[in-house]
Amino acid sequence: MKILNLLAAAAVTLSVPTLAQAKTGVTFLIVGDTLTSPFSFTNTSDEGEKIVGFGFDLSTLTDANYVFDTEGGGSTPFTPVNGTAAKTGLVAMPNIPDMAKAFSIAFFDFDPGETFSYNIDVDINAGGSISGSRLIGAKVYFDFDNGTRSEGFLRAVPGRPTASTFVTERVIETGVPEPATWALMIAGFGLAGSAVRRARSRALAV
Ligand SMILES: [Ca+2]
Ligand SMILES: [Ca+2]
Repeated sequence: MKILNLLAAAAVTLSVPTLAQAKTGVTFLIVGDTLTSPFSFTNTSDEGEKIVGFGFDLSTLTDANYVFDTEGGGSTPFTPVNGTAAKTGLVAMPNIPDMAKAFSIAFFDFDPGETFSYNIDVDINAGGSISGSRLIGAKVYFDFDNGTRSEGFLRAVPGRPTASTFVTERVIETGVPEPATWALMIAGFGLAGSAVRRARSRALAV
C-alpha cells in the first residue's frame, strides 16, 4: 500500500508538464514589402520563457503558388540581420531549398524582450511585390522552453492594409520539458525506484 502511495506521488510529479500554465507571448508583425523590410518577431513572454522554435508555412495560403525564393536571380536566401542571430542563439542556418513552402528554425537563447529579424524572398508565379497582407492565412508556430507551442495564422491588421500579424489559435503541449521539469521527473523516477528497492529488501528480509 505504501509503495502504491509512493508510486502515485511519483505519477503526480510526472504529470506536472501537462499542468504547466504558459505565460508565453510573441509579436510577429509583417508590414509593407517583404523584399525590403525584414521579418521580425519579439518574445513578449512575461515569466522568462524563451522561444526555442519557429515555423513558417506558406502552403496554407488560399493561393497555392507562394514559395520562398532562395536561389538564382532575384532571390534572397534566409538571412538573419541586425545581429539578432547571435543575440537569440539561432541554432543553425536552416537548409531552405529553392521554391520551398515552409521552414523551421531553432534558438537556444531567445529571451523575453529580444527580437529576431531575417530577410527571405517570398514569391508568387504572377510576380509583383509581396506585402505582409498577401501572407494572410500562412501558418506559423512558436515553441517555448516550457514545452508549449503557440500555433496560429497570419491575420489582417485593422487600419494597416499592407500588414499581417500572427494570432495564436491554440496552445499545445509539445512535451519538451524545461530543465526544472526534468529535475522533477528525475526526482519522481528516483522516488519510485527507491520504493521498489525498499519493497525488495523487505521481501528478502522476511
Ligand atoms: Ca524572387
Ligand atoms: Ca539572448
